[in-house]
Amino acid sequence: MIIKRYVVNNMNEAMTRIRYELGSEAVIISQRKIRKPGIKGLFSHKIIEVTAAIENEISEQNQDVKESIEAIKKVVEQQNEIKAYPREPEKQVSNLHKNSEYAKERNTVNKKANSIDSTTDLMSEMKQMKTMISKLTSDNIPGNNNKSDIEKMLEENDVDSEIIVNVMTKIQNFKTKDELQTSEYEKLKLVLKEMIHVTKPSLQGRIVMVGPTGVGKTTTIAKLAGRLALVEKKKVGLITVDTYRIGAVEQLKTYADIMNIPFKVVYNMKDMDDAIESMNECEVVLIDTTGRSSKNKMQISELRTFVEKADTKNINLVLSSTTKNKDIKYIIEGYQILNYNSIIVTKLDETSTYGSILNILETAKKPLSFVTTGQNVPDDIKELSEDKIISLILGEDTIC
Ligand SMILES: Nc1nc2c(ncn2[C@@H]2O[C@H](COP(=O)(O)OP(=O)(O)O)[C@@H](O)[C@H]2O)c(=O)[nH]1
Ligand SMILES: [Mg+2]
Repeated sequence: MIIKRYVVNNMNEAMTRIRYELGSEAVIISQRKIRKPGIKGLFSHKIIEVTAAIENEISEQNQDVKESIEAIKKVVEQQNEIKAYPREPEKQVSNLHKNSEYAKERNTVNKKANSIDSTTDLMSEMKQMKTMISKLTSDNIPGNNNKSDIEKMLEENDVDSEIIVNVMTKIQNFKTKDELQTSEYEKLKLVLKEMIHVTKPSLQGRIVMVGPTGVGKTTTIAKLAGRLALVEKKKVGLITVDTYRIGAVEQLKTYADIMNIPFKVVYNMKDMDDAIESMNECEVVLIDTTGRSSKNKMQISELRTFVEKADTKNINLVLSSTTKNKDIKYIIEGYQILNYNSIIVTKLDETSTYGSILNILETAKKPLSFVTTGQNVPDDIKELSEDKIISLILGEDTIC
């Protein structure tokens, strides 16, 4: 690891020097206001001391980001071709998706897309193996034979044990004559329907993303920006309060440059006011934030002041479907003070069971706005119906 100290007049200067000298993967580890040394310092303006560090190797994430950027470049090129040789207007958008040349190109650009078939096969094989193993082992656990098929099925789909107890109690509470005639499986579906809610996301005004590092906040913002700016032709602006990882700022800036939309980096409250003011003309302003540890209350409350400045009811907590059940509880609890209104569940392509969607929604008690299903910008983002989510959780359906 290389660590360097910078004494600068403002954060902009620090960011520029760090980016130039250490590159975009550098991380800011501390920043503090100091006075110039000596007697003169007493009468001068405060300056800032910033310490930054960089790991020596290039991260895999960086490679993924590069691939996503390549993919979106292709979309923009495709759009430019359409502009240069316009076809009938109503066909333009669908051509963007249907054009098989474009699809072919996209597949070569994104190496990951090439392996989707084999990944899907592997996933379904793994799922079968998992079901077999869990059946073999659960038969040997004392007392486990008393579990109903429904309990076992929910367990196999990774629904949290406390939520299973809750679901089973609700099923047993169906008491009316009609209800008693309903099958257990139908009752289960009714219970899940009560627990799972989706919200039609409003893609207007300011939209904030919060959540732990690495869950896909920035990628999700790039996907939405791509969809809104390139497909729906809306006026979109991007703001990031992602001031700790230089790479994260670069990542969003690159997307903004390619899409030719305004982009502002926010380092303090004043910057936040200015950035919001400067995007008054935009129909949609997407606001990215740094992933903070939910265990660190200080970091979360610092983030809260930024989020409150955005003055919006459209705050999304972004969580990955691959998060462990225990962590889901901690994260949701830690982020509660940010008053998020809806949930985005990411990386559904990386799991073969979907119990985590129920675990997340039931713990947060908030509706789902989007799910994401891969690294392709802007395509891999979806809205799901409540019925679709239920079939995913029950293992009746897959996302692909
Ligand atoms: N498989 C998969 N990877 C994703 C998805 N969304 C984001 N990623 C990847 O997850 C990594 C972290 O994403 P990033 O947007 O930087 O996360 P952030 O720290 O929350 O902003 C990157 O490698 C992304 O390409 C998704 O839906 N599926
Ligand atoms: Mg990010």
